[in-house]
Formats: sequence, C-alpha cells, structure tokens
Amino acid sequence: MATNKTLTMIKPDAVKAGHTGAILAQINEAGFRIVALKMTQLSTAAAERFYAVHKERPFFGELVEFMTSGPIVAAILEKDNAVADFRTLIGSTNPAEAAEGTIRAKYATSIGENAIHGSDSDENAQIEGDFHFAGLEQF
Ligand code: DAT
Ligand code: MG
Repeated sequence: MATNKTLTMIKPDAVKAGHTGAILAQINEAGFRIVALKMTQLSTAAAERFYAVHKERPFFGELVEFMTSGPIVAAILEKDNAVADFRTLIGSTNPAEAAEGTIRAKYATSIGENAIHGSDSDENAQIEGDFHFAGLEQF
C-alpha cells in the first residue's frame, strides 16, 4: 500500500444504526477512492491484535468488547494526503470535541463508541490495510 492510502472501519455502533451508506457517501464526496471494501466481524483475538498498541490502557477491555459486538465495514481509501485528510474528515476521538459536520460529530455517541476508525500514520495505514485485505482484494 502506498502512502496516499488509509484504512477505515465503520464501527459496530454506526453499522447497527444504519449509517453505513451515508458514511460511505460522505467519504466519496470528500474525494476518497475506495480501493477495497467489505463487511466483516472481528473476533476477540483479531480486535486485540488490531488495537494491541492500546493493551495497557484502562479502556482496552471495553474497546475490544465493543469492536467485536457486531459487524464492521472495513475499507482502504486513496487520496492525496489520505491519512491526515481522513482524520480531519472523521473528527476528534471524543465526539463532544469533534468539529461540526465531521463523521464523528454526526454519528458517534461517546468517546468509546465513536462510529469510525482512521489510521494515524502512513506506516499504520499499510499495516492495517494488510490486516484486513489480501493483495488481490485491493484495487
Ligand atoms: P482514534 O480512534 O481517534 O485514533 P485512539 O487511537 O486514541 O483514538 O483510541 C482508539 C479507540 O479507543 C478510540 O477510537 C475509542 C477508544 N478510546 C480511546 N480513548 C478512550 C477513552 N478515554 N475511553 C474509552 N474509549 C476510548
Ligand atoms: Mg488511533
């Protein structure tokens, strides 16, 4: 995966609430191209691996429980400056602090159940993209 890509997951809260279509439309309208896309559900082991960097945090157990609580929609997205521009599009981790119009401001309900993930670096975009998608699934 080149450095103009990022990895997103529409989280179980937003999928359950029926926001998948609206969120994908907002992502497309912001100029991102969908490189790979699927609905899936994380196992406990997979969620623990994806969020391993947070394993010492007090919220880790809750995070894993939430992320495995229902289907997610994972996607690789491509755009110039994808990682930073996508973090801007989704807004702050805490929806109370997320800028108006951002995906988290619109769809997140709490800091823990915050509707969507976006990679935080080019290196992690590569790792997270390869976590979810084989090479032949990336277009
Ligand atoms: P982000 O998802 O904005 O990159 P992060 O990497 O700091 O945020 O944390 C990963 C996820 O963990 C976040 O989306 C929701 C959860 N989380 C973070 N801080 C939390 C907190 N203080 N309480 C509960 N959940 C939290
Ligand atoms: Mg993060």
